[in-house]
Amino acid sequence: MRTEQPKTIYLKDYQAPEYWIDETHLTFELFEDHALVHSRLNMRRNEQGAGQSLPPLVLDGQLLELVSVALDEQLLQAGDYQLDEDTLTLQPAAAAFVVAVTTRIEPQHNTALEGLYQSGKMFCTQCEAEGFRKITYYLDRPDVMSRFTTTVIASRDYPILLSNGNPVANGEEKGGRHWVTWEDPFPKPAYLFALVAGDLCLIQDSFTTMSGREIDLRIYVEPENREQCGHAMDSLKRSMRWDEEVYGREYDLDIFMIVAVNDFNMGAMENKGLNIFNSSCVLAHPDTATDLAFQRVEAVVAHEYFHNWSGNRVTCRDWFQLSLKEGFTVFRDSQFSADMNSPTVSRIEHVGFLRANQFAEDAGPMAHPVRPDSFIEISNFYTLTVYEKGAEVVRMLHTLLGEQGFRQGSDLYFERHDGQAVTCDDFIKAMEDANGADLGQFKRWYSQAGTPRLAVESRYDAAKGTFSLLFRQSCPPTPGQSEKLPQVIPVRMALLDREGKELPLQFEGEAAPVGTERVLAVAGAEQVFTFTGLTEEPLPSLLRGFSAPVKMSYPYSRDDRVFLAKNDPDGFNRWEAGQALALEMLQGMIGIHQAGRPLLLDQRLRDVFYALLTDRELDPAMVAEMLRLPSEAYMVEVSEVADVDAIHQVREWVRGELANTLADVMWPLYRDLDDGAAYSPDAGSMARRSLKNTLLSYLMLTGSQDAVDACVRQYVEANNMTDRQAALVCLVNSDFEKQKQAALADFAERWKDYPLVMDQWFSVQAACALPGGLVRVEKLLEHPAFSMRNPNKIRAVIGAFANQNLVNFHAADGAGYRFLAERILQLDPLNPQVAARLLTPLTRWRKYDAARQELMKAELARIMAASSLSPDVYEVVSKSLA
Ligand code: 0A1
Ligand code: ZN
Repeated sequence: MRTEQPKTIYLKDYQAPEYWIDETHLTFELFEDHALVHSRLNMRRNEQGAGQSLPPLVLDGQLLELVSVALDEQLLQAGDYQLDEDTLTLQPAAAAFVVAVTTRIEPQHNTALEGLYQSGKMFCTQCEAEGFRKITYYLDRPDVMSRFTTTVIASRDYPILLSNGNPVANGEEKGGRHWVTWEDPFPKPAYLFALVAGDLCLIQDSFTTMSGREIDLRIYVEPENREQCGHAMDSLKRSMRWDEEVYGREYDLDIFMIVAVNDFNMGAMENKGLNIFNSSCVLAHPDTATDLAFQRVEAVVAHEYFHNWSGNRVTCRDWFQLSLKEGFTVFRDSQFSADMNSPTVSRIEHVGFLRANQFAEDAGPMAHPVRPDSFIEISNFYTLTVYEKGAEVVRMLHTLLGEQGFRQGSDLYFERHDGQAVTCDDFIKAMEDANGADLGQFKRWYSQAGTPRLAVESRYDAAKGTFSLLFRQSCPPTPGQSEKLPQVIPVRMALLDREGKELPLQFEGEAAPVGTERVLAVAGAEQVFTFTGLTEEPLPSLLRGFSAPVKMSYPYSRDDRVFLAKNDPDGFNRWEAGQALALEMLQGMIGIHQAGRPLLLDQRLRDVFYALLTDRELDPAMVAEMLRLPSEAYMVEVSEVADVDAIHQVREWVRGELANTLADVMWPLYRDLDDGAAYSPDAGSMARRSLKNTLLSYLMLTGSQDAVDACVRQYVEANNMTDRQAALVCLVNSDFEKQKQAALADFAERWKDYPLVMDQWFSVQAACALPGGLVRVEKLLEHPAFSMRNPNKIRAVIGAFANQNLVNFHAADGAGYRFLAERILQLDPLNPQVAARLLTPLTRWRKYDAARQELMKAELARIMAASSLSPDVYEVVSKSLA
């Protein structure tokens, strides 16, 4: 916390470090009220670009009590070094030297959960991005890579003492204390350092790598969670095999550990050999976790494991390159999830999330390129743009270069840069060199912010049998970038005949057709592609699989969309057509609703739904996706001025109409799917649960006694959390007060000792759109299971309210805004990272009507006026008001 204005850091100012740290030797003495950290750093001057005299050594350090500092074994006195809030400066006398520092810290009082902190009774660390400097003085930057040896000394109350690498020695000390020494043979930046001490139980397994090495796999959790680790372990083994098969990447240490902690700012962290996880991303048991949670555990375990190559073996030169590891790793984990589950459904879920959330970020005041040019606080740049859009950029490379070309590129990248800290340009260069490709223009995806628009038109010339597609691209201005240049946009496409069959594709000038699906690389501001040999006018199926993160428009008629929703051979585009049809209708109806006229549902949407509900050949997971209307968040994103009340009311009215008119076909399908079968975690069973629960939520909208009876029965009889939680959501959002209260009370009583399940109980209520949301949420904050110290609880209550409960959060009197601002001000001194993230909904003020804009800005201004804001919150608020 500081009073002067935080500084902006620019990519253009990057300079290589003056010194390297070849070896880092750490000893931690953990006590009940503090910890002592002794470090010995073997340092050496960076000869590159070095002048005559030795520059001062400036070590990063924050919130540290300096106990002692020595240079080449000489203890320094106060005048021999300079100390300020962020640095310790020494003057070395030789090009190679040893610095020894002892610091005293208080993990017990570390509520920011950055550096070394206590979660419950255990000690753990979070060092990315700049947490290591809260442990000891260091060159805390990712291009300084060092070999670490770590000794942890603690009382026997902490039987498990862990750090990166392999355990090499251990012993006893007087007074019931013991120690373990760990050695990590791979040089790494400080952000990958980790330490854990606690009374944990171990779940163990093993994995044999492709070269026949046996890896010891360990998951450490608090004893009561022992039964909830099987899925994470299976996911880990699948990830290890997959990375060998798909990327040729083998694990490198003899031991791989995962530790679950309850208090964690993010999802998980890829520390070398010792991944630390938010317990919500490890623990999963059918009784306590939904199918969605199972999938999240699988994806996060894979993501962190994949970082071992894309992040750890090859790391980032500086934090502006964050997407080098994050975009690539998210792409890798999404490929993995697609391979483990239904690829189409998995892509639909990903795209839905991207469009509702990343597009909004790209259109707001915090918009930034995938590789940002500047930041105040790097923690604020672990964003959807860096992660999700970054992954889309890598996906486009994959699409343009093809599976094999992409693999050649990634092989070259890993081989060329193993053990190095590199840039996004290095990644692109490896892709270019391996493929003889020129990706010069493609690189604009890294430097230009904003979501490109792609307007497409077509022309059919019956006489010549040609069909032309005309593409026009543009990109709206974003903060600091008023003009944009064209970017390469890969458009995967096909042309369909009247039966929906794909036609052979032949470009003008080609001797014969080549295939029925192609990728058009749209590179210019305007570009035309002409196909020949077409005896009838085709219907184009464009941007299949969402082959580029753009907003595409094509003048489809409603009938075209109905046709595509029923007939496009590409599953993703079938879904897309259904969504576009629903969106167009909903938008039209919002206008009618605002004009106070009665609503009428276009029967064509009902027809598409009817076809989906009566075709038993279709994949139930796919049907469930197609029956879901575009989310309220996405409808806000595509609105000029979002009227949240109208969006909610019209969307619910349409859902109700669909339910009332299709209940006769929904019931038999629901009953079929609700077959009382024993629980199974396989993809087919998950798909059936997904469809069943989607149907239940529609049927509940009919308000019939049959529906509420079925819902209560499902709640009571469910043999898994997916079904039970889905029934609870339906009851909580219904007017059946008695049943709702009974289910909520039962749920709380049953799961009071399971914090992650109580998070669900909190968020189901916090997200409930019925009137009176704020009062309910304020009551939840009083519940004994709620805590402002636990990020998961904050997300479950305050986050769910502000992000998912749009009607209540945006109440016209501004009470929702005020509530959020107050919570942020309360949280900022405790945990600035989480406080800054909570701000997101307020940053979107430009989307709303004038009155709401004023109310939202007033709350931002109130936060801005508070004294001692963290740099985290300061950056988001000041940019939002700029
Ligand atoms: N690198 C981790 C996520 C992570 C990022 C920042 C953190 O603290 C500021 C913590 C974790 C990942 O991508 O999984
Ligand atoms: Zn990551």
